[in-house]
Amino acid sequence: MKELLEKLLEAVEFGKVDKKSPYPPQFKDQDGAYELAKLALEEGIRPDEILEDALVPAMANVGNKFSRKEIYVPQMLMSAKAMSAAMIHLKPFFQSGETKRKGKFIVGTVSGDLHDIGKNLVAMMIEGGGWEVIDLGVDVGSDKFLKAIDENPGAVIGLSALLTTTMENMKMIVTAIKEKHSDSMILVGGAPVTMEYCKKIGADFYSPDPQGAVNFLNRPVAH
Ligand code: B1M
Repeated sequence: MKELLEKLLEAVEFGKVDKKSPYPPQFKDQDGAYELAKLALEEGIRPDEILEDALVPAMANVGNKFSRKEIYVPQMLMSAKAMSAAMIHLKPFFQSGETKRKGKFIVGTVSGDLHDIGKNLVAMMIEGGGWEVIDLGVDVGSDKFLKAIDENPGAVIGLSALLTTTMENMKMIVTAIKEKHSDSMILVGGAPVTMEYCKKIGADFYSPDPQGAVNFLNRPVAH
């Protein structure tokens, strides 16, 4: 079991998407993230274990290697592709929440930022937690968020940012939303974001991970 998770971790870290993928050459004809994630589920490994013990640490290794200039953007992109291939199998488990929706959640990665793996995980888990998710994608500016809020009054908003530079855009978007819809509930997250930053920019809640976001949305509220 541990060996399978290690293999999956390695496949994602080195960007081996699936068996037929020619990249990286040293993994030729071997199973990729797609096959290994499927196998892990068939072996009875829990989806959250696969995520926490293989996929997330693989992406952390990728980030560290990128910081040390041991790999470059194309390799990072292949790892992201491999992670997404594995997620194809995990997605249904995270999304199998109740069918009766608890409310609407509008989510997007802020303008200038193209990172969507974390945002997609948050979206999936929140959907699984019983909410209707309106995913605006990546590089989303305040106009698009405001339009979505107009179309879905009362929805909770989620903003993700992965770059220290785009955190500034997060601040602008929160300000624009609060100016027009002061009662909107805004949740923020992403690797460089902190609770302190959340408070500073006037957002309502920060979660370091998807589960915290789900717990926040599903918290009992006084009516
Ligand atoms: Co980029 N990148 N990247 N990248 N990338 C980082 C973020 C970086 C830390 C790598 C590094 O230097 N070590 C660094 C940022 C440095 C900084 O700003 N401090 C960086 C950089 C510099 C860049 C470029 C500028 C590189 C370049 O072009 N020179 C460029 C920017 C492009 C742009 O956005 N405009 C770039 C590009 C890319 C790729 C396109 C190649 C690819 C993204 C592909 C994709 O997303 N589809 C990529 C990747 C893969 C990464 C790393 C390696 C992995 C990110 C990831 O997916 N992590 C990343 C290094 C790292 O994070 N260790 C890195 C896994 C994911 C599950 O975690 O997204 O943190 P994360 O989400 C978590 C939590 O943060 C939280 O839940 C998730 C699950 O636990 N969360 C929320 C996220 N959003 C939330 C919202 C919430 C609540 C929780 O509520 C709403």
